[in-house]
Amino acid sequence: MSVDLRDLAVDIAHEAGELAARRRAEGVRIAATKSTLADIVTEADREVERLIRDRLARERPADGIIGEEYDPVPAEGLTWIVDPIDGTVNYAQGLPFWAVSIAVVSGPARVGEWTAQAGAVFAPATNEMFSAALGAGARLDVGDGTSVALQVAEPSAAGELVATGFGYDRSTHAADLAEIARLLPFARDLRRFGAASLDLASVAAGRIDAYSERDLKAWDHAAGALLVTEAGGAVSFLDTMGARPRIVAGSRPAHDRVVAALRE
Ligand code: LIP
Repeated sequence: MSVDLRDLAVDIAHEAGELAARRRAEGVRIAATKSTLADIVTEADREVERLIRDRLARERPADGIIGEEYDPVPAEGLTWIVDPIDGTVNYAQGLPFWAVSIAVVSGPARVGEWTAQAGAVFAPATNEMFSAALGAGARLDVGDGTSVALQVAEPSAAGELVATGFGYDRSTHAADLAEIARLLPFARDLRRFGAASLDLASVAAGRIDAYSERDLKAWDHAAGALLVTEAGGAVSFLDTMGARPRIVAGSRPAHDRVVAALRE
């Protein structure tokens, strides 16, 4: 079942990504701001989420939906967790690091309580489709038809390449930086790409060793976290700052090293 769900997630993410890319080429219009002035919604975010919801309503009418831009649709069985454009600031600024992220989960639709069954993260700018199904592994399909199984990175004597992010609330940036500073003594270097789903996909692909960011929303990490675990990595949520849990994802050694440093 998970493999069929993955195939559907891949198909919808592809169609959604193509629409987002077309709109990007036509010019981005900001529709609104959310938590802060930096936290933008483009008209494309809304249109792309509507496309995803319409397809799910047609093909999986009994399932629930939690999406970034519209109200949740509750359901008893499966729930789809949707970010129509993750990395909206990159998208609006013409930077290529943005993606459509779609996961489907069973159990309670709450982080930490659900079981992710399948997920897809599609990056139109590079034509890369990352996908996973529970128990069936994670893979990367590229535009030329190449498909590779994803595997997290092996430890390197150079140290860990670690990605992070800081969200849109400036008042939290200093505390987040102080936490990330604890990784610098052993990290090879830091990266801040600007799209959590692709940070997680990059961990799954072994392009970076670990990723950690506080206060992500469910749609930012639902698909990407499954990519990491299905690629042999580990994901956990630390509650070092109470209500704003910090995700840590990485190969098992990199994950453990980051968790230990953050807990010191
Ligand atoms: C964003 C991310 C980004 C993170 C922001 C935000 P959006 O998602 O993926 O990396 O730092 O907090 O969640 O708003 O572009 O979908």
